[in-house]
Amino acid sequence: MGTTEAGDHTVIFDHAREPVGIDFPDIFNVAVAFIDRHLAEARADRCAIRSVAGDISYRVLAENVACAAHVLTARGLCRGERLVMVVKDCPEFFYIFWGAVKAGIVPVVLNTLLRAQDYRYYIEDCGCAGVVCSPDLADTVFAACATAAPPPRWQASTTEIVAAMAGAPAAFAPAPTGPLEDCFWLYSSGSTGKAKGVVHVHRDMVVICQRYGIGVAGIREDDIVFCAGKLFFSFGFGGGMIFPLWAGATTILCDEKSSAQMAFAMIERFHPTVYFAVPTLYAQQLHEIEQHPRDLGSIRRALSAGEALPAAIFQKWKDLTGIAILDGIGSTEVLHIFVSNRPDDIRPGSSGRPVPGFEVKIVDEDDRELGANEIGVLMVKAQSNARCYWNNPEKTATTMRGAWLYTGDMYYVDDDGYYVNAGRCDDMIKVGAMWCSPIEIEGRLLEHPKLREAAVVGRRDDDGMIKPAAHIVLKNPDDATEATIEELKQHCKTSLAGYKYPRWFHFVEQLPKTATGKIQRFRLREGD
Ligand code: 3UK
Repeated sequence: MGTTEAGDHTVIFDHAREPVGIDFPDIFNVAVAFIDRHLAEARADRCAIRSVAGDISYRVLAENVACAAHVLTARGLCRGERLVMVVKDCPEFFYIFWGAVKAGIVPVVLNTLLRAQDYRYYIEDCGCAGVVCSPDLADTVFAACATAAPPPRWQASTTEIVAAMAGAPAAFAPAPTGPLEDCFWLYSSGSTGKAKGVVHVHRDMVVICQRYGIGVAGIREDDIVFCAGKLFFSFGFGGGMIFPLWAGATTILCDEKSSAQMAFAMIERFHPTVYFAVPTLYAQQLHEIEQHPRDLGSIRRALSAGEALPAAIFQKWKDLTGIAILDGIGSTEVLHIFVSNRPDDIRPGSSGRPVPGFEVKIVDEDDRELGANEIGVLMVKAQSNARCYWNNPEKTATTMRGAWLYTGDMYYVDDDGYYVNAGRCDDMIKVGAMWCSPIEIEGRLLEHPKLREAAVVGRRDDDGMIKPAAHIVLKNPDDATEATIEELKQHCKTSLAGYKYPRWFHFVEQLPKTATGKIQRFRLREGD
């Protein structure tokens, strides 16, 4: 591995990563492949982005990307430096993200649903030089910038960036980056609540688009794609941005919070042919469809990931809409889906088979590969695997083992070769496909004066979807009332991201612990 130090920023070229699979030239800026290529391939007048604000053609997109690259470099950002983006789903997201990539600046895409204290951590952890956010998030994000140490050199709303773009030239020479040079980051949560920067290089988006976007999802130039997952989540980053862009298709954007109502409104208005959503949303939509049939006739393909899609939800959706949802497992580290069902090969309740071009194996604690029906941890070798976790050599070493990535997911392969999810090997919970650390929720609960101890685990709701459940020991048993439960829910909602509050509370006298006093959360889980 070679490292070039250049002033404040470090550009790392990892020559040790195997160059198997898709070949890349030595100089490769992925913005050219995703944005400029469409002009060369006669798609300039086709619609790249559609939203309530109107259509953006591939020509206008390419011009705005160039303008954004000028604005960002004029603000002093250099190749390899990080630019934090806290931007809702809108065309400006594309301009700024791709403008940065074109200039060799590394966008760090953050969840838009967080609080100031969270943003402060991210800003400090990634050591970004600049911060851009949607105008309605500016109070929260700028407050984080003001307290961060060191603070970013500048922060701006997307409105300010777009205003500055008006005077900029509509062409920009791409930075001569390499395929293994840092390109962008996403963050992934950890069980201790400390999120890890997942560093992706220029080639990774191409690999996942070819392997999954084209190879499995079958996205074509004439598709209109709608992804109900947000762009900051790598599921939405794929479905809502890079797959449609790679295919030269149209993506539909909505900056509202995703919900069943929002998804139906978008589908009925814009008639997508390809639809991405997480299982929790499919389940919520089913409740609606059961009451009032909706017109989903434009959809030719429906994709799901982020958490396991229960077979019952697959079946109900198929019965009511005629559409088979393709479930697949993906991760931020691999960038997107690497084991998946296919249009002509579906096993409901399973994650399907490995996506061609990626290798997977299931191993025991000693790293020995297991046979059919034996449960172990899923590992994946993909040309799109992240280069590292930023500034976290220990986590990088335990998760990224040579070319193989340790997912932390328990799986087995059935007799027919389908991969079946069997939970996590840590205590992490996925709620509506978003990570929740039990330790973070327990920490918040313990700040409440009535609590002595707390343990949080995942529990299935009536749709089979996992939500947090809290087991709590009170200081005074007389407080075991509905009013206390309400108080605790509010207490969590005021300082945790909205989806993290426990939906159920169980008053207990003591928690199961190991001899050394560690909570045994697995003993509190219901047999799932
Ligand atoms: C879990 C699943 C069962 C699993 C993601 C598609 O979810 C994504 O990325 P994250 O980094 O989380 C990864 C973890 O989520 N998971 C994801 N999909 C499934 N479990 N069935 C599934 N179908 O624990 C995995 O390790 O947030 C999903 C595309 C891109 C993504 N980043």
